[in-house]
Amino acid sequence: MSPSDLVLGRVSEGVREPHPGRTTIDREPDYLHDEHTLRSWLGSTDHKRIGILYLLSITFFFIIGACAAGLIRLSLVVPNGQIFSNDTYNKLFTIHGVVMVWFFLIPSIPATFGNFIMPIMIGAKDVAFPRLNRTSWYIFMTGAFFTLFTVVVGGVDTGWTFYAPFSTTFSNTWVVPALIGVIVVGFSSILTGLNFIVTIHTMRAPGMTWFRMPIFVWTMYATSLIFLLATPVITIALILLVMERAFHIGVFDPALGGDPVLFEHLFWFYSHPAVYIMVLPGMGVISEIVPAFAQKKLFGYRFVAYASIGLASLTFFVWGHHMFVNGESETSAVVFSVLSFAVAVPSAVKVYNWTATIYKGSLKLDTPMLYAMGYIGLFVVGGLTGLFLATLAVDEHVHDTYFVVAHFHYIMVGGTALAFLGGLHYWWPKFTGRMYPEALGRLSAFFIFIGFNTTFFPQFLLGYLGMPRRYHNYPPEFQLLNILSSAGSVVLALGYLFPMFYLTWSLRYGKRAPANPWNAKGLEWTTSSPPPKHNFETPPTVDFEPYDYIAREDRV
Ligand code: HEM
Ligand SMILES: [Cu+2]
Repeated sequence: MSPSDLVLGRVSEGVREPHPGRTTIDREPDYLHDEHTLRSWLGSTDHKRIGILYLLSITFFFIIGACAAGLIRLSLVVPNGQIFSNDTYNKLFTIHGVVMVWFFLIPSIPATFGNFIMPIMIGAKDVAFPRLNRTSWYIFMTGAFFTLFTVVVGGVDTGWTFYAPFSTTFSNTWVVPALIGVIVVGFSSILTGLNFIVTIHTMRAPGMTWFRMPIFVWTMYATSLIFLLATPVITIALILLVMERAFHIGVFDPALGGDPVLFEHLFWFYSHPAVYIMVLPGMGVISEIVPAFAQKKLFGYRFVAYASIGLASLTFFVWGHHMFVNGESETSAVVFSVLSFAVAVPSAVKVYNWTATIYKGSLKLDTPMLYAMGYIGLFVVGGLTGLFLATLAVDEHVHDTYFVVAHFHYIMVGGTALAFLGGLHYWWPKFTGRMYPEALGRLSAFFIFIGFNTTFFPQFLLGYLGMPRRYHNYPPEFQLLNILSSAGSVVLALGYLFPMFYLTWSLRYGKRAPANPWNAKGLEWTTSSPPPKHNFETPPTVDFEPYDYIAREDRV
């Protein structure tokens, strides 16, 4: 058998042998070993290399954001706010939010796995516009470093939401340069979304019909629609904010005829959909991992695909739930409340279908699957507490308290970050050609789950009891729960640190990865690990259904 037979391994023919390694000489070099210079990386238009560049960048931003989080939790160990001044505390939570949301969570899965895996999943040799893809990374880095510089060196105290009128009139910090960086980063999102949409429309391999696309590709498509349709709104809102602050044009300042609530409308018209930029890709990752580790077809494939598009559409109609208590009519509050409840339907469709896929599957509880199961649990808590908040009377009580903080961390950390780590372990062999150490993987998944819940569950209680967010002075009776939360964050931090070390270690010492270590389905597992420069030795054709694991319908 020639190496290319092994590499090609058409799924339909059931060829599952691992690739024998990188010793054969008659193969194209893989994307990692093609050229080694820094220039060859920074000038590369290969979607895989660009995915890796994003992976390194967002890891860097994550570390900065996590350090700020650690300092926030340190400050909250004592009730009297003695560890940092008010000013420093405000700047710390701004660094944390700005960096985590804009430079980690939003680009995380789409820019890394979306770039690396999506084209391979549809059998393409690259994205539709490879040079534009490289440009997107440069735009991202330029804007992100600009803002990072201003928030770390200069300091900004507005929080990640930059609410007017504080950001326009009252703050004495580096608001304008911070905003400029965020505006620049938005263009990177728009271009990535455009690139992905065109790629999915035009670059699919022969036979890869829409309903043969893996769910991850569907979620990349839905996410790209949000990137394209929602990002321009935040761009304009932030430009107006800059103009208001610099030139007092009177869009948001009532004294000049403006309206500060207008900013909240514009902000959330983007930022609520943006939370689905964070959550949909995570759902995509989970929809790949669960069938692979249950060795079972994804239950209700079409429903899960439609639910992705459904979520991406509905998410544009619920932004008003962020303004229940500050400046909207009762009628619109009721309408936004009802619409927010509707979001639960497609979300539940996904959860039920993952559960049904797991049910009676032959489960393998490897690291990616542990993350996936953790994800499902945390996402359910996050989603259900979203329904609490969408209930007008409850939100009246817990708005701007730690309950909200707990809610969005369950969704965004529990959802996005766990899916990200699950996906990172799942595709690590494909990215690098090396296996990670399984025992350490499981251990860190365990640390993260325990650490996460210890950190954030007490915050639901704190919020319910009335502790407001964004303050670091609090009544002493809240101290115990705060100490618990801070202690949890130490465990959580350890859980994040382990993978940084053992994954780096595995680059050199990890076992060599076969083409398909998980016995998983999908085109990405039919090419060698790491993939050759143009993804496949011979362009694939698709004559199989998605997730064609051995039929177990009889068992469901
Ligand atoms: C699925 C992904 C979700 C994500 C990523 C997410 C994220 C967030 C974030 C970041 C905030 C706080 C924003 C801030 O003030 O800084 C928030 C607040 C809120 N979320 Fe969610 N959420 C999700 C799901 C839901 C769902 C399903 C609902 C309702 C059905 C919901 C309802 C709310 C409400 C009402 C608030 C505002 C609470 C308040 O400030 O009083 N969320 N969410
Ligand atoms: Cu929202």
